[in-house]
Amino acid sequence: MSHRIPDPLIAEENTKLKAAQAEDYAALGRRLERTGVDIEAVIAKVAAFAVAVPTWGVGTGGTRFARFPGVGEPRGIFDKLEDCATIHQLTRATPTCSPHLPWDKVGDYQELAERATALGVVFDAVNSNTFGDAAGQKLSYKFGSLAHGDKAVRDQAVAHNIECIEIGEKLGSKALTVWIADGSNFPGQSNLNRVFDSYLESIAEVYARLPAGWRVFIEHKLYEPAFYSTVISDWGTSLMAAEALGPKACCLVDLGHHAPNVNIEQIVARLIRARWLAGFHFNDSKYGDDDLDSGAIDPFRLFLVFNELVDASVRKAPGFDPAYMLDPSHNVTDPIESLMASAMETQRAYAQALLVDRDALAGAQEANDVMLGHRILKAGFVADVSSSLAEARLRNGSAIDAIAVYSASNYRKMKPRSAPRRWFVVGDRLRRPLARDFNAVDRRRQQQDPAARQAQRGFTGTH
Ligand code: RM4
Ligand code: MN
Ligand code: MN
Repeated sequence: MSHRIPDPLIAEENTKLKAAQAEDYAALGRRLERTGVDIEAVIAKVAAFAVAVPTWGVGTGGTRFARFPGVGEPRGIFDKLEDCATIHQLTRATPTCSPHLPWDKVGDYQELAERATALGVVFDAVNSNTFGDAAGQKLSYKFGSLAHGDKAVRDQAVAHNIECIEIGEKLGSKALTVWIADGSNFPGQSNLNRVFDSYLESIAEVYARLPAGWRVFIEHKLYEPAFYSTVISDWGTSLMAAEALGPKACCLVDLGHHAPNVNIEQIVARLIRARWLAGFHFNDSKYGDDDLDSGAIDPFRLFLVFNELVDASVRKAPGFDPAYMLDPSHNVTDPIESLMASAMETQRAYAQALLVDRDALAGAQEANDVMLGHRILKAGFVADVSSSLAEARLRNGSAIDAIAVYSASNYRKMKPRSAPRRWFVVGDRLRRPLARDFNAVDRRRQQQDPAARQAQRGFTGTH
């Protein structure tokens, strides 16, 4: 059962803000005109901006200490799709969603594809998961997956990735994202070279099964859950792997997966130059892989990344076609609100980067006018482009203030959640649970015993 945020509610909320929006947008237009920028050209690009929502992101995340499930949270991929559709309904910036397997496994992928189409959601890259053991899995990934010392475990991980491709084909995906947790926690635990060789051998088998038009995105990460060494630890290693595989392989940059203080925008520039940039998992962090909302901690860094992306697109860098995905985790906020914020902050960084006067910047660089170059770049970052983002939403038939409309909609309470797809034994017969108000069940269970509930549900979709 689906619940859309009613259009009259969006219209009502927009009415309150329309006059101020028109004023702010006109003022921004005049300001940009003085610097020779046509706001309509900017807005056309901003309105076309799209970033994928990860299905695991719409569920409540958690840390290794605790998870605090939210009321009315999605119960499976069908509910998650509805939440993805809602995020796009209000932001108009997230037409696609990126599934994670086996978390999003279902019995009937045609039904899933049809549901997505009905909701207007398109599937983006499929993500494999060999960093945890699925229920009923034969061999454990405790000591690795694609790079495991035992060939039988590697084969199982390869088979899982191939299954992801097959499912992705049914869903209309065109890419497989592979992030592995393989690594070691103690010096001496594994041979640093041998594990990389094993990985290369395994991923080559997956690569060989990519259908025409598909790509494989190799995602690196410095540490966690392996705390001494990780097999695909950095962009250099991921580049080596992509090069070894061939042109369908490329390197995915998750903003949270680097050493502290690393110059990520420079990594981006290098990968663009080498033609190996797959795309991004956008999120923000202060300490490690914190998976906070995009732009929440360091919006300047996000802007600098987009500065490289706009630079590449303006000069038509060969092979430049990055995929944009969000990859935050939500422990204390409503995931829908946070994902909307992340999508809009990413879009903001893009809009700001579009404002940079690239000819003037090149001139300042050539003349070694350091301060001028810095000021030209910074002018894009300090520009308040909020009204252009709101205008793009408004023209696309959506909300001036997406988060305010979401709050006013009471979505979590209004939205019926699907019954868990489990069967119960009643007497001597198997019965499917009846649809009913699972929000109320959620609330009751949480009040009764939050710790027990949490333990029972476990972590799904956390980082
Ligand atoms: C990892 C990585 C992957 C994501 C998982 C859930 O840290 O970022 O992209 O699939 O978390
Ligand atoms: Mn990621
Ligand atoms: Mn991560």
